[in-house]
Amino acid sequence: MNYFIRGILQSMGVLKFVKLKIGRCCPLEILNGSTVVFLSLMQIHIVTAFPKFFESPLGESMMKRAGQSGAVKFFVHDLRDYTTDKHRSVDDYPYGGGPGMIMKPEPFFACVDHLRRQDELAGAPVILMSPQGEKFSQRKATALAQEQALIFLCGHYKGVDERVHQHLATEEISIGDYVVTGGELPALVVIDAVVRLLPGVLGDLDSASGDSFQAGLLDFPHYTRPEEFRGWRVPEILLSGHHAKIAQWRREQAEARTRERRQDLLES
Ligand code: 4H7
Repeated sequence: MNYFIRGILQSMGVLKFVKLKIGRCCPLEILNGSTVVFLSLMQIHIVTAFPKFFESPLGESMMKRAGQSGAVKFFVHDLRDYTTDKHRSVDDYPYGGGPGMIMKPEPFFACVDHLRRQDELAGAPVILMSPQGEKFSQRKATALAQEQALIFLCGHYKGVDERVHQHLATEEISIGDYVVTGGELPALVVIDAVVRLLPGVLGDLDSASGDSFQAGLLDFPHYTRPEEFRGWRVPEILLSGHHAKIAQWRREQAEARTRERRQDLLES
């Protein structure tokens, strides 16, 4: 059996994208003095009629850093580039009548067919963000973070032709029981939750393994300076320097909050 690792190789200060054939031998031998920075480069493809929507969110903060570090690469695809009519239309009137426009199936299928021709995307989940989808969760984010690539479809207007739901999407995800104008914001929510779990994106200090939801609990309360603000004092225990007692207090707080506010988390 021949095994490959795909990743970024740091050699004499230079970062290179590599696909290394490791066969059955020890990767460390092949690396020959270089350091593997990331073994997991994830591709995230977004299919949308509003590509500009993603410029700022993907270009700021944690997502920008994740993109620059090479842990993930973002590709935003404009649905209009996959239309064939002279008006480049992505929507049309609903069969059966009624108000609003429906997104046409052809541009979504043409774009995904095109993407799927790339080896790395052949088996990638095609995720349609939709109010009818499976409810998104930290568990789902962890599962998606294991994939080599993800393809997100963003709907808009009144909705998306049912054939996209049934025959193109491999899964449908909802970020909660409410409706928003388009799938772009929900896709960004899912992408943020997934990307911060990828190795190398967060530093050790704010690592995702410490997230409250990762432990199935709500977070404990946090405080910073000043010690007293408008008469409200920081709990004495946090000023004590007694690490074991602080850890115990935080655990108790997290459990008490979860019991009071989200009993359902304890039952599942
Ligand atoms: C697919 C089908 C996701 C996508 C219909 C998407 C909420 C969520 C959308 C629609 C979304 C979620 C278009 C139906 C706008 C309603 C006013 C985009 N809304 N929409 N219509 N909960 N909207 O994750």
